[in-house]
Amino acid sequence: MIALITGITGQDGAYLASLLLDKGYDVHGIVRRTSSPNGVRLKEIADRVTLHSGDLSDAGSLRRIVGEVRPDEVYNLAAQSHVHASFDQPEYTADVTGAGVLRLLEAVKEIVPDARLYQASSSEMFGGMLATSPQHEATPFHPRSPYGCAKVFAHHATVNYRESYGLHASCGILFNHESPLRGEQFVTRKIARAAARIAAGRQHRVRLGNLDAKRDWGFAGDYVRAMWLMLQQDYPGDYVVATGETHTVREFAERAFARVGLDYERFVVVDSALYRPAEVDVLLGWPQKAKRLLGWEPEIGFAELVEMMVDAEVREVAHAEAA
Ligand code: NAP
Ligand code: G4F
Repeated sequence: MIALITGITGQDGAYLASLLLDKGYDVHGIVRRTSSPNGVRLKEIADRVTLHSGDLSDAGSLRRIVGEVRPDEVYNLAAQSHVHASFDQPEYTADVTGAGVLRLLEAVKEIVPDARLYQASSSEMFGGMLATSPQHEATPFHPRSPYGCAKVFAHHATVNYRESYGLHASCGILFNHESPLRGEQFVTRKIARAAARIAAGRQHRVRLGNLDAKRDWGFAGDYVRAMWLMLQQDYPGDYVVATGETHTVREFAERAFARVGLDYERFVVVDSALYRPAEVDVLLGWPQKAKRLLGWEPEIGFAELVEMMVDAEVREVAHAEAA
């Protein structure tokens, strides 16, 4: 089996590539050109994956790569994925995170119409749907950011290509999922890193935005398993993937700092510049469809996730000090 992963250099790309390699797949990934290649998350598996230079904003590169690789499965994980950044770069986000998906769908439809496709949809699409909680596959969308709007477009485009052209295209509506490989600008990694560095005397404070926002946080390693399971089904479909528990950013900080023996209140500074023009106050998922049809279950809970992330940062600090 041949898999093509866009966004292979990101958090989910790294976990998914490892999972597929373990299953015996020939794994290919699309990497965009940057001044300094981002290979840090792939260092353990770099010699076992084939990387191709392309970009979701460039239809020609997508067609070329899909034609060369002729994948059985395509996982579209690439995106401008940072919600706050999408307010600063709305048009770019719409182009990559939204229209980019249409470019990839066109390439798949024209060149490998029998391939199975996964689209990385997001709980951010539910946005302001506070009245409907927990959120499930039939919950209406109410995006609260340019990122959320782009993901809603990409989600509908994927469903439309499935209905119009019979593509085996599935959308995973994934709630927040984290890991030691999470990007440093997302709140969980930012807090875990700060806790470890402050405990080691390498940092004094951490500036955060809205501590009262609530998220349904799971472990990325569990969530990429759900992506793969979706593409093993006879029929394509859309699935919410979540833990069914929600916690505040404050709770995450409290636990993370407690893990290194500190009281978060002494080190967290609330900075209004880190608030968003519109916030998604609460996300809480209802993953019953994924559990019933895919047999998927999350294995790592909230407390274990926080500990895993903080412990990884503590090791990182110790490693840096030893070097
Ligand atoms: P991530 O760590 O930010 O990775 C994003 C990936 O997309 C990176 O490999 C990045 O490349 C690549 N990329 C960005 N712009 C691109 C472009 N123009 N062309 C080609 N590649 C491009 O995100 P993640 O957390 O792994 O998430 C994976 C996907 O799931 C994303 O689509 C995200 O929006 C979605 N999602 C994530 C979560 C979550 O909680 N993690 C929840 C729901 C949905 P560089 O390495 O060069 O930056
Ligand atoms: O970690 P975050 O930036 O994640 P957010 O906005 O929920 O988006 C992530 O999850 C989505 C799924 O729902 C994905 F689609 C998306 O790609 C991304 O992976 O922020 C989480 C919460 C927000 O409410 C934010 O306002 O934390 C709050 N927050 C408080 N202080 C902060 C900070 N967020 C960030 N990034 N940085 C802070 O200093």
